[in-house]
Amino acid sequence: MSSGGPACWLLSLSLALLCSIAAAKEHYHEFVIRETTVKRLCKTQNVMTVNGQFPGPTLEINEGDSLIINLINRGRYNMTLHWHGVRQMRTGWSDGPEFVTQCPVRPGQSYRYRFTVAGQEGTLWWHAHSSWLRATVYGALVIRPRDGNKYPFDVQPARELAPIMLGEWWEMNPVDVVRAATLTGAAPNISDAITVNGQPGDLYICSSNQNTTAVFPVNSGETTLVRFINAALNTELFVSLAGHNMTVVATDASYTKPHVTSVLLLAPGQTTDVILTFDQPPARYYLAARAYASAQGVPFDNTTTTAIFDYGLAGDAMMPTLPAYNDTATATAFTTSLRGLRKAEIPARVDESLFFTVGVGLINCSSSTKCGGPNGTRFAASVNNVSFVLPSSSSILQAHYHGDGDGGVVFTDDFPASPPVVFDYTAQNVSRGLWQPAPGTKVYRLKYGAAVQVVLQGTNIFAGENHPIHLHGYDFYILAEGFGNFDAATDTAKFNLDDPPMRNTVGVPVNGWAVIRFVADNPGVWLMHCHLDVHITWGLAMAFLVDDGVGELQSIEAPPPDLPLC
Ligand SMILES: *[C@@H]1O[C@H](CO)[C@@H](O)[C@H](O)[C@H]1NC(C)=O
Ligand SMILES: *[C@@H]1O[C@H](CO)[C@@H](O)[C@H](O)[C@H]1NC(C)=O
Ligand SMILES: *[C@@H]1O[C@H](CO)[C@@H](O)[C@H](O)[C@H]1NC(C)=O
Ligand SMILES: *[C@@H]1O[C@H](CO)[C@@H](O)[C@H](O)[C@H]1NC(C)=O
Ligand SMILES: *[C@@H]1O[C@H](CO)[C@@H](O)[C@H](O)[C@H]1NC(C)=O
Ligand SMILES: *[C@@H]1O[C@H](CO)[C@@H](O)[C@H](O)[C@H]1NC(C)=O
Ligand SMILES: *[C@@H]1O[C@H](CO)[C@@H](O)[C@H](O)[C@H]1NC(C)=O
Ligand SMILES: *[C@@H]1O[C@H](CO)[C@@H](O)[C@H](O)[C@H]1NC(C)=O
Ligand SMILES: *[C@@H]1O[C@H](CO)[C@@H](O)[C@H](O)[C@H]1NC(C)=O
Ligand SMILES: *[C@@H]1O[C@H](CO)[C@@H](O)[C@H](O)[C@H]1NC(C)=O
Ligand SMILES: [Cu+2]
Repeated sequence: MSSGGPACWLLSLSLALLCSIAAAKEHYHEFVIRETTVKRLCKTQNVMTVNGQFPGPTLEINEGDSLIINLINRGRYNMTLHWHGVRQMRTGWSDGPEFVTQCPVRPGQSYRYRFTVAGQEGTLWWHAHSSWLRATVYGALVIRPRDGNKYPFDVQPARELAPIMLGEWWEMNPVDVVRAATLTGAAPNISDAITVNGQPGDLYICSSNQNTTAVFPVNSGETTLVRFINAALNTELFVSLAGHNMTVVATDASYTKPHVTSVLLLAPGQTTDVILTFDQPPARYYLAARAYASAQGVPFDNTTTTAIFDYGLAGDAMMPTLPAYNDTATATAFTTSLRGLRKAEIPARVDESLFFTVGVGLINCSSSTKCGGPNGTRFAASVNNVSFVLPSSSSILQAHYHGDGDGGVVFTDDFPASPPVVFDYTAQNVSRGLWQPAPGTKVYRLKYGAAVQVVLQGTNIFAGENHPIHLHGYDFYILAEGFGNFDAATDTAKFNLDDPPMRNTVGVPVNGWAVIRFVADNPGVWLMHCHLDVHITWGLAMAFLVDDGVGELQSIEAPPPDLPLC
């Protein structure tokens, strides 16, 4: 399929650019959704998988390549796939969140996702974006530099290990877990295990007599590139490898300045690439991961997953020391030490200055069966007090494209630029009168090319918590973060306009804030949401509608002919 390769060496220097463009490949894959029997802890279960694999297949491409993924749904649920972090320039039809950019692919139907990955290198991933199906429908997307290009760090790794995907496992069908919660209004059950590449590891009941631990054979002295992905639904994770430091070189498919650390923190949705040198005494070393749980008094999966890095010797593996589940100091030290590799190209101007509160809430209600939340309430969550409701008759993007969205049938474009009520967002005693958000399907409209700044402000309603906020269709710079209420008068001075990290998912500190900036150069409808599935289920989401520009390549492409209808 490649039209580049050795022939390129014969071309003159002036044609080298053309050659590298010609070398871009097109990859075609069939992703068949089917029910597959899997046992991880004590119960044998039928779960949805891609091609019978759990986790799903790893996609390996070079920057500039195109992908066509034919999703064939032979499962029993509606399905969509999201290519997490892929910018999808002008191809929003392939982004995937159900009822936002497409109607679901129903059982028996199929849909081809078509897109090009340009200007992004490192690790991204793909996952279902319908109900809680991503619990088992996910996989890695590895983007290497174009042929002939090196990594921009000093040490070129001799080898790459298989991507390390952290996940979350329920001894129940995850769709039933979220359906029960939606029915009762109570919090969904926490998971039963954290996993590494689908395996819980040695520390769980029912796992000691099976092969349920991922093993990574390593060669003594070797320097490798290791890609971590947090595909868990509801759990931010600390990760450590006994006896070894790691050098972070990229996050969310954007390179960083090298940062040496003994512990990583990944929120759901985030990826981290590290350089790992196996320079310790030959032995077996545990990689371990467990929760960073920042919300006080809220139940979480408090188990520890393990995998083994094996230098080829028998014997007991050494266990790393992980931070305590509530070690916010370590979490903060890690995230605030990351720096972007290149000098930022962020515009000095800000055309849209937005202030969004993000948090959980409670809805008062009175039914005996549907008010299973605290004291007869239902859980809710919101951005600027709007609890996001998915439409059902059309996706927002389809409604917008066909011009029938602006009348407010499917959505309205009056999402507020700032919270409707100004209050002490992070106080210990936020008045109960402020806890109940209002439901709505609202977008915030952006002009093509606008420079956008968003202050994401966590609230202490019900319980303050670190929310991993993910933006579709864009990478953004993280200019600053802090605790308490954002104060423009003093906090603007803390902005890093020199080498801020670029990401697609930012952990907004518990009872704190983060400031992000991006240029709205990708027309379409782009969801921004908490990547804790429990919170997006409760409505912690909104969408940007970015208008077409006037230039030739500034409008969204026409919808593909096989785009599903509702
Ligand atoms: C939730 O967990 C409880 C046990 O803690 C179990 O009895 C119940 O069946 C679970 N329900 C769902 C929907 O996961
Ligand atoms: C576990 O793995 C080992 C080595 O890979 C193999 O010899 C053994 O049969 C496996 N046991 C089970 C129960 O699958
Ligand atoms: C890891 O880094 C820390 C801090 O730089 C250092 O004290 C420690 O010796 C390093 N450990 C290893 C195994 O290199
Ligand atoms: C987590 O589990 C450990 C036992 O594995 C227990 O000692 C600890 O109290 C638990 N912590 C929380 C917050 O549940
Ligand atoms: C973390 O939780 C433990 C109890 O589980 C508590 O003793 C400790 O003070 C907490 N630390 C912080 C920083 O909240
Ligand atoms: C529920 O009610 C009890 C008793 O009135 C009160 O102490 C508690 O704070 C309430 N919880 C919530 C979340 O409102
Ligand atoms: C919250 O507590 C502060 C300090 O005790 C007090 O000044 C404020 O009035 C309280 N606010 C509410 C809404 O109760
Ligand atoms: C919900 O109920 C609480 C008391 O439990 C009350 O303080 C609050 O004002 C109510 N909120 C609304 C929006 O009715
Ligand atoms: C959210 O809106 C509701 C009205 O729908 C109001 O009762 C509540 O106080 C508002 N809360 C905040 C934080 O703005
Ligand atoms: C599946 O998608 C269709 C729209 O394409 C929708 O009408 C139906 O309600 C969905 N089913 C479920 C269970 O969400
Ligand atoms: Cu959240």
